[in-house]
Amino acid sequence: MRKNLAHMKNDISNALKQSMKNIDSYTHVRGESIYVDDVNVREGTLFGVVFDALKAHGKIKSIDYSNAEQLEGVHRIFTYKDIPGENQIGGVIPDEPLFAEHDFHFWGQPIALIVAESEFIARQARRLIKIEIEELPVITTCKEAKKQGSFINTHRSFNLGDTEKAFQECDYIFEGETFSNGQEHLYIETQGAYAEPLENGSIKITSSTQGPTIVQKTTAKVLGMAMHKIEVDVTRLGGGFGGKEDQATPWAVMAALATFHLKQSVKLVLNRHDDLRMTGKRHPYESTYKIGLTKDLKIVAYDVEFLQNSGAAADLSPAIAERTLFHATNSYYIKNVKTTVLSCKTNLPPNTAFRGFGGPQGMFVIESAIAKAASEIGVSPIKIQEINLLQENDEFSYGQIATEVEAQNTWDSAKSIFDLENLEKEVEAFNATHQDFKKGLALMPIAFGISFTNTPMNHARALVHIYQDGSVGISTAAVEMGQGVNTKLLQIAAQVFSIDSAKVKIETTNTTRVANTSPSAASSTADLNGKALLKACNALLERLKDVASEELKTSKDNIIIKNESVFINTIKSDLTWTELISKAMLKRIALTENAHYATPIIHFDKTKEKGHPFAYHVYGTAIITTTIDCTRGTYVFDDVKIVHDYGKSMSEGIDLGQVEGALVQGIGWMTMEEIAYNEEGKLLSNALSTYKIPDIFSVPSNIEVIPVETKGNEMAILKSKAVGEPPLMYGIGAYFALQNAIKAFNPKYKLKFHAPMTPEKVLMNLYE
Ligand code: LUZ
Ligand code: MOS
Repeated sequence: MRKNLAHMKNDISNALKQSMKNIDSYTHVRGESIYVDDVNVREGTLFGVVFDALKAHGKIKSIDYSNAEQLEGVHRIFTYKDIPGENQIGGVIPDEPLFAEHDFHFWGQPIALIVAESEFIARQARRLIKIEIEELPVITTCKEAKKQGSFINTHRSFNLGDTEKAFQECDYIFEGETFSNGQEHLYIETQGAYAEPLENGSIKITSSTQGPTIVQKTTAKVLGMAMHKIEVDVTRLGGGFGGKEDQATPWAVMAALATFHLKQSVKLVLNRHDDLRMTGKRHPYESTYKIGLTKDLKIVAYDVEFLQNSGAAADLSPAIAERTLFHATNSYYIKNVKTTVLSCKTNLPPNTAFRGFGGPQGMFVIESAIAKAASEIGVSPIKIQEINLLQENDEFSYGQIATEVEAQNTWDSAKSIFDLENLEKEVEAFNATHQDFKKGLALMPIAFGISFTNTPMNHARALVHIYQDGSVGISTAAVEMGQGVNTKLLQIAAQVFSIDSAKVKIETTNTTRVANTSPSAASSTADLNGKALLKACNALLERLKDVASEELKTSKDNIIIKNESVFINTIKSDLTWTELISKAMLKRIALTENAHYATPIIHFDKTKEKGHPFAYHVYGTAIITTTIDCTRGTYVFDDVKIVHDYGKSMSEGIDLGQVEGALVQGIGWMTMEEIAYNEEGKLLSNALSTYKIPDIFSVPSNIEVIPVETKGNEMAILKSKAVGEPPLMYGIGAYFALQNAIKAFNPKYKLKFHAPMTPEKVLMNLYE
């Protein structure tokens, strides 16, 4: 082992994999990383504050801005009347105005932008605006929306086999309802943008967005300008989690609108209260299911209807609804499946992308159905889970045939590596000897499809410059949001060129350098941009080998560039990387390359709801143990033990960080984060005092992640599988572990499927 490592040290690629730290860690810990609010603003920069609706639904009868406009330091207030292009920011469906015109549909909907010399003045001015409205009835729940026929679009349905017929042949049939609540992204950096006027009416926007092109395109549309006049630049985000895929856009457009009119720089950064109130969240789902099993616990029929609380406008809801259907059977094979999703239009802020993108909501329902069936039949849910795991060549409801399936492998590995039998015995023994504390255990297998479900979005580009001193600059469409994608990109270039990572720089994400980008989302950023980068670097490498072959007067086949030197086969020549680059310059060889990558194979036919939408799936199995305090209803997660399918991780530290972070975020969604709107559609959980996210004390005491050995998938970058979203769904197991602990204390407890399972609910259930 030791020998092996020493040997690896000579090889840059292995050294990178073993030791590469996140390249942002140095500036992060020193507070030197630059976010939108840290950008050095130009002299004369003005500041914006958004004036929004403080009721959830109504008609605007009149607005009097005069007192606000007269406040000293206020430059101008912009409304829909100031929009030179279209007052429309809806991406999937054009149903969302930038500024409300005559009516408004959610609490927090933007009506105007106040621009002043300081944010403080703009905030004061906001209080001076007088608005007269006529209130209209408010819908906050899916059930109510469904009753009133209030939908975003037409329903979608994926079907496999003959569900009706299959139910007739089942030995057991169970039905039930589930609810999973929304989730606040709580990115550390709130939404924001900074717009600057350039020459000839062009505008540069520094935006905290996952989708620079979405910002560029939408700004151009609203301002009635060509896209080439709008430049969007992103250094990094202080977290996105999906919340900045679509919803970073309005603030950038507003700042640009003000810059357009005032010809001055304008900064608009939401404070936390405004951000919480005005932005959408993970979609709450209300679902009903019917599950049918045979005597030997095989699930043979599953019928589920998902009601998605989309909020007041489409945003990404239709795409998110679609992913719910894709993941409705999680990592199980069910022969006969009927899944339907209804995107319900309500008077909540438009709900949006959130890590998992509808997938977790779908998986919660099947896990609930299994738990219910197990409890009614009187067997362990683990048994039902195990019997129904997806196998090689099984068909998903959407027609894709499952290949390179790791469901059984990760499940079996988790059971044996962590000695499940013994863990179960420990829980039993603990519960037999403790009255005031009870333990519960649950398993959570996952299967998550990798690719944008909207096939045309699966492409990316990379632009690589080798500068004449041998240093390298890289631009791609990837947005760094803490997930470590820049580190992975840097590794790719350093590995292909076999140069020191210090020679490589990852540039900001900028629409003038890399255009027409898909957002950094769907866990696919490293795959798509990494593959494009790999192509560009390899093209450059080929060219450099030509140069070396000429210089060293040997066939190109003999040339190897390694550790910053040129080798003729195994013999090191005198030609170094830096000299090779100088020679290439003198020979007038292009040291810049631009490459495009589009995921092959994938396709999907929406008229049939069948196809092969995913490049591959990510698998894994988690074992979660919890201890509840039966006097207080509080709990800790003692242990989370995971066998995860990384493929062949190219960056072990970063991938582990993603698994841990996602797991904790998933546990938060399932057990403590409780979004609350009142009946009038007002957000009650509007601060960190009323919205509890996992802190360091609620992180599981012990998280162990073991990579499952696989050969890795060619569609993944360097066989290193996507890791951003899949592990969030391990958190679903936390819900079921809690229920098992409650049941150990209170045998009369009837299972409930209403997430999150907060300490308050645990307490009520303990004494039900
Ligand atoms: N965003 C998107 C996503 O636009 N399409 C997707 O399929 C997706 N999946 C996961 C997360 N974000
Ligand atoms: Mo997404 S939920 O922005 O990957």
